[in-house]
Amino acid sequence: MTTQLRRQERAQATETESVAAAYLALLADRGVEVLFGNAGTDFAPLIEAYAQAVQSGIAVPRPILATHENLAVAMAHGYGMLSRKTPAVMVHVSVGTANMICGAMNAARENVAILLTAGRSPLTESGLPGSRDGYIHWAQEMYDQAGMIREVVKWDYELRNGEQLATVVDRALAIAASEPRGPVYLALPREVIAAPMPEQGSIAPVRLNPAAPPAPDAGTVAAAARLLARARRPLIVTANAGRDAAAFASLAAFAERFAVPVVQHRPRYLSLASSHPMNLGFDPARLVPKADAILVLECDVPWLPSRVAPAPECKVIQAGLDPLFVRYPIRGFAADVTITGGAVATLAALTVALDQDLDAGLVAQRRSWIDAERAAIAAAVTAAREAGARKRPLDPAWVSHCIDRAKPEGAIVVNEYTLFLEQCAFEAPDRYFGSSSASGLGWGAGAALGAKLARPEAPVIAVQGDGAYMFGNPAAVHHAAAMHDLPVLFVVMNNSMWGAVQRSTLAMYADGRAARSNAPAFVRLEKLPAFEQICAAAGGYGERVDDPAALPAALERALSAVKNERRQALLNVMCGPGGTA
Ligand SMILES: Cc1ncc(C[n+]2csc(CCOP(=O)(O)OP(=O)(O)O)c2C)c(N)n1
Ligand SMILES: [Mg+2]
Repeated sequence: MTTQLRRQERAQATETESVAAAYLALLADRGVEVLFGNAGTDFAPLIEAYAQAVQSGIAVPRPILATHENLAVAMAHGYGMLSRKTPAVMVHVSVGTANMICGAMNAARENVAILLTAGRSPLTESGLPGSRDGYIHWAQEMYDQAGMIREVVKWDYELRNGEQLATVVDRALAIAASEPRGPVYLALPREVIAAPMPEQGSIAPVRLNPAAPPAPDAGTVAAAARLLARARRPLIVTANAGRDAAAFASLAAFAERFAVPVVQHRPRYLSLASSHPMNLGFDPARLVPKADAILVLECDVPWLPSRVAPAPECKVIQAGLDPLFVRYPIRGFAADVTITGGAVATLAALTVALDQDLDAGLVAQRRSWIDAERAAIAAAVTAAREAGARKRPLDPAWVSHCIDRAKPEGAIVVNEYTLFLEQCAFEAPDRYFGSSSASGLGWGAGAALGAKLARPEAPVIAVQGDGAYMFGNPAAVHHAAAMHDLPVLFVVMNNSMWGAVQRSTLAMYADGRAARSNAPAFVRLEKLPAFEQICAAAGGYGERVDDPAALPAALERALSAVKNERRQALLNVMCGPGGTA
């Protein structure tokens, strides 16, 4: 084929609507508002389609560039967890997919719906618009590109032609958004998206919608209600009931009405207000052994069996959209009664059942027990804060308290180590988010940027350990914050180590040699850069804090830079040990 002919072909491919252009228009039509991207040679048809859309005024998802795939997925995660909409991410072929997987694992375990996509190396070596024209196109090709991410996502596919575009995209979005939600993966080969769209014209309305979640089974609910009705020491352990923000009010009403205390174990979403009289904090270990009936509500790990166990006569009810966590290879928590259903529907059904069988005397007794537990927890929290208030390096309990006091009205706090939740007051849903149970570090900063994108009016604070901050590709994070005008406050609790690694070594080898060593391997992070300067280098406000008494004023200055100057800010807070990981 002559060069002239090829040029003609290319010109034709851009004049008519390409599959890439139809794809972007379809995404927008289906409610995908944002496309987070980390580009490569596979993006050429999309970039061309975006340029066309600017000229023609066709609605397309907002393109948000991220200079690392981990950041792109973390931003999509943060955006999705706030908006409950499905964003899209596009990365570069096999190598981009490889970088995306850690973030995808975080989103999958937290049931955040994301349309993950990647280009695929051009299939043909010449002859078609989009055929191979770079030497990488041979080596980047894989036998099964989706194979590396298949275990993580709910569904994967490769777009093979334009005729199937709407079916493929609608199926991807419907599966991602059906409970339990999660990421899906679609490969988009370059020739396929460069080809002209077979049927040009208007977009057909969607006919392939997400499936509604199952309703809790009446008989199973009745069995659970019988166990809870006669319990003297019932307990709810949850991590994620608040993933449905409406469950926040449902749980508050249920817990109060029947005097059932709630422990939030490693919450990723907020399920109960801090001030709620049934809120018994975040540590199941003190309460699980005392309970005689436990409702495990949207919680993968309700306690650590190597540390505590419920009494033998204690009955356990598991409830959730996927109460057995079928994608976890092993999970052996008792499930005497297992309810499949959303938290709101389950609590509503349990309320009806329990109302029929209520022992007012028993409920009153429960209340006095709970009041006593709550007072004991509050005293311990106050003592920890007071003991830490003057410590140098700073105590994470004190830092947590100061962040809590400083956080503006309506603030959203994203925590990837080491905010102590018990030192904070969160009174409404979606005000706090914790890192995924998959714990792929490098999530918090990007998630905070995504949260800010979803809620531009809300002040957003990301709290991270020094390790978590470094995992998050700081240069990429601060660049994205500046480029996309997402002013967020980053507070780094910097203990110059991977404290979690040290704690786990000490837990396993309390009297071991590493415990006595001044320099155990793979723990200390010496010669860390001045994080505040990294933020400043991207145009942000940065400050290092060494003095506990200076922290409140530093937080005020940083928050003022965020609010009044619309600049991102970072406080590098020199901390001592702490943490519970
Ligand atoms: C991608 C990834 N790599 C490694 C780990 C293992 N890991 C868990 S916690 C942790 C250290 C976190 O350090 P930091 O954020 O400073 O918090 P600290 O433990 O010091 O409180 C590491 C390395 C992980 N969870 N994810
Ligand atoms: Mg650390």
